[in-house]
Formats: sequence, structure tokens, C-alpha cells
Amino acid sequence: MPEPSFHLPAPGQPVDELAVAEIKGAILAKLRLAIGKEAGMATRQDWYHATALALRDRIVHRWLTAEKESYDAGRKRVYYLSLEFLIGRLFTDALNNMGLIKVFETALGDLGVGLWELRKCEPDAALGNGGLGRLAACFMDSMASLAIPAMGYGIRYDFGLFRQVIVDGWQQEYPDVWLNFGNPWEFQRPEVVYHVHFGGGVEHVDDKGRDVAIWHPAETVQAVAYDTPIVGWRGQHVNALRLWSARSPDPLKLDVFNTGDYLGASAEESRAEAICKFLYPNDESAAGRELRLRQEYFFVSASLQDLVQRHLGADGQLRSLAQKAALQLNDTHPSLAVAELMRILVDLHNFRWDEAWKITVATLSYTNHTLLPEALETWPVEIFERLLPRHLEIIYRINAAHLAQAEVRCPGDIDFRAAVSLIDEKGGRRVRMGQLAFVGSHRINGVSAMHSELMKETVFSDLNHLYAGRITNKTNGITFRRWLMLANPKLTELLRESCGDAVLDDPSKLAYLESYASDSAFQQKFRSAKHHNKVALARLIGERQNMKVDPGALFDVQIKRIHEYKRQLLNILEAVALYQAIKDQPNRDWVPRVKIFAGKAAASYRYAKLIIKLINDVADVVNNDPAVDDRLKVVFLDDYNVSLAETIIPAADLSEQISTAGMEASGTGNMKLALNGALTIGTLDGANIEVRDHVGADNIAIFGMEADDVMVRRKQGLDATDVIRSSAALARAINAIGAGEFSRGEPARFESIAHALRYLDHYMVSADFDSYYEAQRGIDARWQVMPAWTRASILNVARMAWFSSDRTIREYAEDIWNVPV
Ligand code: 26W
Repeated sequence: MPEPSFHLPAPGQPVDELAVAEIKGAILAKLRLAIGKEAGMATRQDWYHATALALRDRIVHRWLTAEKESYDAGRKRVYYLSLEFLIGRLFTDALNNMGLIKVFETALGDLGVGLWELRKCEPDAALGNGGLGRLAACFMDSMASLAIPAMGYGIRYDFGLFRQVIVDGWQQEYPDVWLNFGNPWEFQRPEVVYHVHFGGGVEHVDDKGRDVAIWHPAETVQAVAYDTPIVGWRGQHVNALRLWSARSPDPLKLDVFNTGDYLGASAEESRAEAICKFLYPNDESAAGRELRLRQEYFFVSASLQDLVQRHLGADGQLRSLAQKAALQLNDTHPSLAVAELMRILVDLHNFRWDEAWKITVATLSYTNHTLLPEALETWPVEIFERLLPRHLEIIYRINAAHLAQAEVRCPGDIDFRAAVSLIDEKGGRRVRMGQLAFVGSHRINGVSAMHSELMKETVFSDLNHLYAGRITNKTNGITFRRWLMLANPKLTELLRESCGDAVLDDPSKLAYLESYASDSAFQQKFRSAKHHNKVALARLIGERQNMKVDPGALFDVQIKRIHEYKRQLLNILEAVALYQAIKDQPNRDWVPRVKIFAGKAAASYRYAKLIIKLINDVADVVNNDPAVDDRLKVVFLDDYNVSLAETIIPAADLSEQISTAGMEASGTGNMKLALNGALTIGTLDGANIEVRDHVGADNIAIFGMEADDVMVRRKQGLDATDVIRSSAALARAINAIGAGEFSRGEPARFESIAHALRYLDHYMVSADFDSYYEAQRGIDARWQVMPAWTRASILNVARMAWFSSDRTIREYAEDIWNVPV
């Protein structure tokens, strides 16, 4: 097959006719030979599959070459272990990175098929909850783009994150059946199968004075590999995302089968398959369920067996593992890797304990993504003992050495030892996965400057004392390929014109925009790109919600998981106060606003689901009140996912990043929105602080308490009656919600919310209200001076280069993984 051309034609430049003809032939061949259909009888789904397969062929050539090169050179590999990869769609992403969008668009056009229509046939791969999973997907793109030999390891869930349906304002959850039509990107690897064991007991035998542990497991599950190629920018390098699927080694028990009990015969199969059935939909709170621990060990064990086998194949021994492999643990979900690698080295490869420990620590590193206490994973010792008896022994032995070190550091300090112990002895003994990951890693990182500092001061302060210098910061980033080039082609076109094509490869070139920021002709073009995107979003809102919004209004966007600390409640409370103010003074020159919300609540998180209902109830009243006259609209878009984000983000004017200070580890939506020209209204939390430092304090609206203020106020108590007494607007908004003004059929519906706002203001919604309301009116005032607003918006784009995930990955490569870039 001839090499496809990889250049990206500049806008308006003709495409390569030969390449188009070749792609047309390839798509038609796939339609016949892989799908088994003629063009005349093909459905759109068939066309999508045929096209995806034709594209995949071209990626595979690059993939095999890249693999061979990195093996031949004996290069060090990065393994990114993550229970979540929130990828979204791959079709246009892969086309874009291959530089083939125009060629495929033309080829399909000649065949009478629209590429952007086909795109919609691909379901989102939603194998993640939110920020952590999406970060893993951005990192996969950046590692491939920087040509770092890397592999992502995770689970191939049959069902991804649930589909959200809003019925009468309430969230309902439905299964996400993303594999129904098959998945053209993945390669099943039936030959790559490992056995993963559970349960049973441990026998200790004495081998010439040396204690040898033999684990006799009670249960075995098979892990089968599925590989998805991830192609980097300009198609130069391709890495694999290897996801494991579970099955039973003994799918039909013959003795049972022969008794005629067919269901009973396949019971073991169901138990095995349960492991990869679904993604745990809890974001920020540990489920504590046995199945979750089984998932964690399943993917850790399969991944470690796989990489150890690869290393042995190349190096013949494991002593050099840390020189050839870097394993990044994405949060504590893969923490078992610490114990499992020790087991492999000591039990299976006869390493001395101390040497094994050195190798383990030098190989592993761990990223923490949250300080919320409810999200820090711990497992009852009892479940551990039942499921992973040998690992528990290993953890105890690691703990013994670790506590001995603690004793040397702080002799006689029992509290210090209890604080750093891998076992929590308070209220039932539990294994602490964060402590385990920390002790077993040479580097531990937070995901924004502030978060990394807070890690040192709070959850890991004692461990930081014991292992000084291990904690480091790696501020998150986002891939500009998906979040700028693909999501916002209009702005990208303008950037290519103004900053030159090099901006596609080097985001630092965005800085050229600075000199255009006040140029009124440029501002005009910039606004027209934004307007184009707002028209597209208005159309989508019309189609999905049957609602008309004016693209000329200020689009105010809060899109993220629904969580109390993210404070969607503060936003809707401000909408209520604004609604009341508009009704009081209907003749003032109010800035027309559309408040757009989207996000899922964990199925079991009742309060978050009530907040969704409140948003929808407020929307119902506000949107249908003729007195408001379109100056305020509230929209809740259902089923938020990566693809929906790609439509909302380019259309946003205002980005809501309003978490309680100290609680959002980083945020990455904040980066996507600013990169697309939205101004941020936000607290000094997570990476908002670094966004402010880059875009400049004049080009962002910061409000509210800072992290230390929050800590101080919480100590004083959570009662907010004092602030409510001094804020008439706040009191009135809370009263309206509490009295049922937005829930006339059920006046008590939101009493619990009003009560929390008054007396249990843990998330400082009431405490921050006045400051937020004032900042919002400041935003209104700025919007009324459009040239100044546009200038600030342009400067946001110009100054976001640092937030590219390529920069983040370069930092990991240099400071943590020790791989060249
Ligand atoms: C065990 C249950 C569970 C599941 C997921 C606990 C915690 C999580 C994640 C840590 C939640 C998460 O996605 N955290 C987010 O990570 C992003 C990427 O670093 C950050 O930008 C967000 O601030 C952080 O909330």
C-alpha cells in the first residue's frame, strides 16, 4: 500500500487527488470484504465501519514500525495503569492526527457520504467518570505525539459510564451499550491471555533456611487483551491502549452440564465476566465493594504479568526492570501493583526482599487526584484476607519495615506511626491504598501547584516528613489536538492565519496573538468564530431541549460532574437571585444570559440528584416567565460526555470554575474553556490559580474565600445565619427555594437544600454568595464593553500554551519516568 500523505492542507488548498482515489478504493474494499455489503445496500453504520477500518489499516502500518523501532533500540517504556480512560470518539481524532481529514472528507464526498454525519455513528468510549479518566486519555495522546514508547493498561468494560436521561427534571440512569455494533478500533488478542488468581490460602515452606511462600488460590479468572492503537500528532508514532476483558478458564463445567443443569454449568463464567461488566460510576467516593477490589487486582495482575513477560523477553532478567520500565499509577486504584510486583519478584523469581523492594520503588510512581477524605480508598483487612491472602502478608511485611523506619525517625511517637501505617487501626482494621502507593513509589505527584502543596500539608504530611522530597507537582494539561483543533476548527483556522501553521505543532506560537488582541479587524474575525460556535450550540439546544436561545446572549457554562464541592448550587442560587432582581427592575439594561449546565451525578448521590432537579425546576419557572423576556435562560443539557463537551466548550463565553477553595485538585475543563476563549469566573482553587498566573489577573474574575479562609471558617462552625442576615439577596433566594416557589406541586421538595444553606454550609455556598454575585455583575459590566471583553478573551487563548498536556508529559518524562523526549 502506498504511503498516505501526511501534510495538512492549508485552508482552501486543494487535496491530493491520488490520495483521495486511494482512500476511496480502500473504503469500498472494506465495505465489500470486511462488512460484506455493496455500496447500494450499505447503511450509514456500515459506511462508518468501513471507513474506520480503512483508516485503521493506515495507522497499523505506523504502529508496527514504531513498535519494532522501540524494541530494536531497547528503549525504556512507560506503562500508564488506570481504571479509567475517558476517550470519547476516536474517528476524527485519529483522522486529524494522521492529517487525513481533508482526504477522507473528499473521498467520502465523492461516494455520496458525509464525513461529519458518519462521525455521529461512533458511540463515545466512556470508560471513565470524569477528570481522572479524561486526563488519562489526554496523556495517551500526548505520549504518542511525543513518541514516548508507552502503553495504557485498563479494563474493557462492557458498559461504560451510565447514560443519563432527565425525566421530569430528575436524573435516571440507563446502561451504556457502547459495544453493540462492534468496535472497529480494537484488536482482540486471543493469544495474550493471563491467569489471575483469587482467594485460597498461603503455604510457607522452609527452603534451606529461607522462607518460601506458596499461594494456593481458590479461583482463577482469565484476562484477555484488546488493543486499541493511539496515534500521535502527524502520525509519527503509535502506542497501544491495552484493555483487559475477563472470562472463565472453565466456561462450562462439564460434570454439571451433563446433569442437565445448563445455567449452573455456566455460573462460573458469569462470576468471572462480572469483573469487566461495568465501570464503577462513583466519582470521588470509594465504593468499598468486593467487586471493585476484584477489578483492581484483575487489571493490575494481568498488566504486570504482561510487562514482566515483555521485559524478560528483551532482557532475560528482572534486575534491570526499573531501567526499562516506568509504571505510573493513576490514583490509588492500581495500588495493588506495589504488592503484586513484590510477589512476582520474591515468590516467583526468588529475589531477596530488599533487592525486590528497591526495584519496586524505582519502577513505580503514583499520582494523587483528590484530597477528599471520602475518596481515599481503604479496604477492610477481612476482605483482603479472603480475596488476596498473600498480598496481605506482603503488605504487612512492607509495613513492618516502613514502621521501623518511622520509629527511627520519630522514636517513641506512637501517633506518628499510626498516622503513616499502611493499616488503619481505628474502627475496624483497613488497608490504606494511598499509603501503600506512596510507600511503594519513588515519586508521588499532585495535579496542580496548590494541590501538591496541600498534599504535603494535609493527607500526606507525615509521610512527607518520613520520605522528604518524594512529593512533586505535575500540573495537569489537555491535548490541544482534540480540544482546540478538532472541537474548534473556526478558531483553529484563524490561529493558523495569525500565528502561522507552526502553531499546530508548537502551542507557544499562540503568543503571537497578543499583538492582535486590540486590533478591531481581528477582533471582528475572532468574534465571528465564536458566534459560529454559539449558533451551533443554540441549534443543539433547540434540537435536544426544544428550546430557543439567542446566540447573541452571554453563554455562561458549568459542565462537570455534579458534586457539592463543585458548587452547581452556588450557580443556580445566583440564577434565582438574578431572576428576582430582573423581576424587581424589569426595565434595567440586563445583559442577556444563557446559563448552561451539564453533568452526571453518581447514581447513589441523592443530594447531587436533588441539585439537578432544582436546576431543572428553576429553569422551568425562569424560562417560562414572560417578565424575564429572554434576558435569563437556564438550560440543563442531559447526558454530558466528551462529544457534548466538544460542542459546548467552543461556544462558551464564561467558564464557571467555582469549587470551594482547597477542594478541586486541578480541574481540566477550566483549561479547555479558557483555551477556547471563555473568561473564567472562579475561586483560587486547583489549577485556576495557575490559569490566573498565565492569563493575568485582569483577564479572569476571581472571587470568594481562599483555601485557608475556608479552613478557618469551618473550624468556627458551619452555621451561615450571620452571612444570610447581612445579605438580603441571598436570604430572599434561599427563602424562595425553601418555600417551594420553584416546586409548587411539592413545596417541601428543596427544604433540605435551604436548610443546608442556612445551617450546614460545609461547602461555603452561602458564605461565598455575595462575592460571587458581585463578580457576576462585574462580568455583566465587562460584557457591555465588547472590544475590551474580546481583548480579554483573545488574551486567554494567547496565554494558554503552557496548559498543553505535551508540557505535562514532558515533565513526567524528565522528572519521574526518566525517559527521553
Ligand atoms: C474510589 C472512587 C474514586 C473514583 C475516582 C475516587 C476518586 C476518583 C477520582 C480521583 C476523581 C477525579 O476524577 N478527580 C479529578 O482528577 C482530575 C484529573 O487530575 C482533576 O483535574 C480534578 O480536579 C479531580 O477532581
